[in-house]
Amino acid sequence: MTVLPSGCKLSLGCARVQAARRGRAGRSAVGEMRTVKGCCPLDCQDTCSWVAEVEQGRVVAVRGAKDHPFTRGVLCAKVNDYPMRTYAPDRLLHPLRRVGPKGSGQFEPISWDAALDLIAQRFKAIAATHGPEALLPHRYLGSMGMVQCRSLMRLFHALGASRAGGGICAVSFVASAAEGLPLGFDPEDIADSRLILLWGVNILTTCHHHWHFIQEARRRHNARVICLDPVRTRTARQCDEHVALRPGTDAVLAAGMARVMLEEGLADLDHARAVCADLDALVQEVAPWTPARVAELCGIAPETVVRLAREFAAARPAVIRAGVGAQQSVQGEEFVRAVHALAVLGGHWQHRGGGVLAIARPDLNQLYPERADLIPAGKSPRVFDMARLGETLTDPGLDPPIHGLMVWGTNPAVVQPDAGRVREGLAREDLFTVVVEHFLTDTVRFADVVLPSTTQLEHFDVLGAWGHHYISVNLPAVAPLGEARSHGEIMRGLAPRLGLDHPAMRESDEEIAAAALPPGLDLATLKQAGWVKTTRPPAKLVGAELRLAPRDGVALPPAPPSARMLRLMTPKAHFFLNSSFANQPRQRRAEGRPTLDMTPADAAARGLRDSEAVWVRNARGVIPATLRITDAVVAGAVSLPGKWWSLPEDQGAVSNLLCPGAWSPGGQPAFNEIFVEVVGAEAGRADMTAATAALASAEAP
Ligand SMILES: Nc1nc2c(c(=O)[nH]1)N[C@H]1C(S)=C(S)[C@@H](COP(=O)(O)OP(=O)(O)OC[C@H]3O[C@@H](n4cnc5c(=O)[nH]c(N)nc54)[C@H](O)[C@@H]3O)O[C@H]1N2
Ligand SMILES: Nc1nc2c(c(=O)[nH]1)N[C@H]1C(S)=C(S)[C@@H](COP(=O)(O)OP(=O)(O)OC[C@H]3O[C@@H](n4cnc5c(=O)[nH]c(N)nc54)[C@H](O)[C@@H]3O)O[C@H]1N2
Ligand code: SF4
Ligand SMILES: [Mo]
Repeated sequence: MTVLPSGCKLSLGCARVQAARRGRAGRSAVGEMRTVKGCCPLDCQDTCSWVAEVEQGRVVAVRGAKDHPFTRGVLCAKVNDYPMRTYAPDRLLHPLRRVGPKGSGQFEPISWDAALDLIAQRFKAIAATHGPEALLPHRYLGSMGMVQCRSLMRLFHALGASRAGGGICAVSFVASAAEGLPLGFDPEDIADSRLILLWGVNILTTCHHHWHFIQEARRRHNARVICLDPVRTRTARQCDEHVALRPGTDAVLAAGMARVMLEEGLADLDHARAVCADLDALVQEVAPWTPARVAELCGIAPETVVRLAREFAAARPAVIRAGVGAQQSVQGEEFVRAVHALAVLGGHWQHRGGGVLAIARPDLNQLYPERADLIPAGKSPRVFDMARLGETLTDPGLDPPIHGLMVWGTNPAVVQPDAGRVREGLAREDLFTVVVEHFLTDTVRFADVVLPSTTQLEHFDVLGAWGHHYISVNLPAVAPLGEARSHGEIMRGLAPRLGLDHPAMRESDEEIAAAALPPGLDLATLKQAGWVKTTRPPAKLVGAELRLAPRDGVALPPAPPSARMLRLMTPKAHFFLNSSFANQPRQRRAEGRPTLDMTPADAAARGLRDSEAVWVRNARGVIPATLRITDAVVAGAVSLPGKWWSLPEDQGAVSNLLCPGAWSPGGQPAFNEIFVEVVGAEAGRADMTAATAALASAEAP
């Protein structure tokens, strides 16, 4: 295996690199294969390390690193053919300037110099006229790399631009962590669990490498694995038991289990009292939740509630592996608190492999590369919740309004709640929008200037993780295609044009990433090793500090606005990574058409047939789908996996066009708490749009 020598400029034409490669690999003949260490950039809990195989200057394959304890030689159904993404015929490889109306996707190529000059000129003019807070960076986790995700922030901080906080992923987890809830431990320790509750997480689709450790627990300890999910997922099918509870009833089930544990003397009260500040309130809140009452709300048998509680209390230890999907509702934090309360009552945190596991991170200073210290002295620019982009871009009362927007690593026209309002904002003629991308996404269609970004095979980067404790390096396997540039290079190109001359603006991509490493780990070591595990001490619950009682009584699922409406869940697709890959032919073929799962009874009540084309609609919008009648989803709920692009129109199932602008108190968008009607497709789209408008006016105050 070959690695780049440290300190070498990252152009693969570099003679030193090639000499080093020939030297170390002992091969030089044209046509031979060389290998380059890298890692998957995507927003997935596994952060796999890979080996890129390069032949004649072209990456021919990526393979999971065999000796990585998580990756174990396997990538996933999304990423196995990652080179197809890099070499995709529809890849953006040149800067573009808009020539048609916003949203039309009509562009013409321009040079990098012209593009950077135009951006700098517009941003400077906006800052001079309206103040720098009229500029807004908007980024998410298309790449989780220190360079690709973080470096461009330096420009905005140094300008004193508005800031974007919050998130659209695991916000309730993060909000709960801020209140002291521990959220996780080393996931490899799951191998020591005796009972594993997979609570609203679809591991075999969303982070399948975590399954290794579950299987290990089964082998070592005969551990039982129970899935709690309204959908019989790929994961549920591989568990010992599937508890198909109604969506939004998790806190109710947790309360019922807690009540049984308390009533039967199974709770570890000494431990609970030692770590919990409001145990008495918790005991009081769960007291009314008899198994019968819980069972009725959750749609499961009362005996199941009792048995789950007994099994959970008896296991030494048990773990609740909590998913992001289960907290994507207005009651997200209540869910997180409820499962933590259970784990504390069970005493599980005291044992290796016990407690709650939602997030695990290596010791990497992920925010440092953004250099918030560059914000001009004495200034504290306003912070917008990035999950409210639609509001931010359309709020008439903002002073100043946002006039300059730069988007990278995210596709807000698809992934944001209330995506219709986001599109309305992006369509504003008085908004100058720059989007840095790989493909012409729904968001790119609204851009004034489009900048082509390198993919993971073409740039250097360092990644942390949110599902394990490894820091990973990504070495460039080939030179950038076309005119694509890394975000570090874009930063270095824009900075002088914007009049920014801080030394941080001249740092190389390696320097940007290296600054995030923890003390004791240098880049040369990481590059040599490929990945490094940074051990973190397990969460020690000390002092009676946790507040675990429900805030306003046990959270109940909201009732649908009308009897005809069903609760729509929008879980992750197996072959897409959020909206990434939805444009790639192999992944799209494998995923099939946008499909809405509904029970036979709910379909019969609406006169709908299997495989029929349907409209899914509410007051916000209408989208097409193909109906699948199945008992794999619970009654009263429907599920539409995947984040699809608007085109082709007959498959433009952008579910967030139906997602209300509704957030938990901590800011979690309610992606799994959308209420919809489903009707047959005999009504044309025009009729549906009119019906939707009528729904909206009926709902208006
Ligand atoms: N293949 C694939 N992998 C991915 C992604 C992807 O898009 N595709 N995305 C990545 C990202 S960004 C993330 S955050 C993770 C997310 O990983 P997960 O949390 O595993 O993914 P989700 O599918 O969002 O949600 C998990 C499950 O929650 C269930 N659910 C919905 N509502 C409720 C509820 O009220 N209660 C309970 N108990 N369950 C509920 C859904 O049916 C779903 O099966 O996956 C990552 N990995
Ligand atoms: N209805 C509904 N909405 C959801 C969710 C849901 O389950 N249901 N899930 C939510 C969750 S958990 C998340 S994390 C978010 C995810 O939302 P996003 O972070 O927006 O994820 P993607 O849709 O994958 O879009 C990432 C974009 O970044 C681009 N990209 C990748 N790498 C790079 C790079 O190196 N440079 C640049 N410039 N661009 C790059 C990709 O091409 C892609 O278009 O969506 C949220 N929205
Ligand atoms: S998406 Fe996740 S499972 Fe797939 S290669 Fe990337 S990190 Fe691994
Ligand atoms: Mo996410």
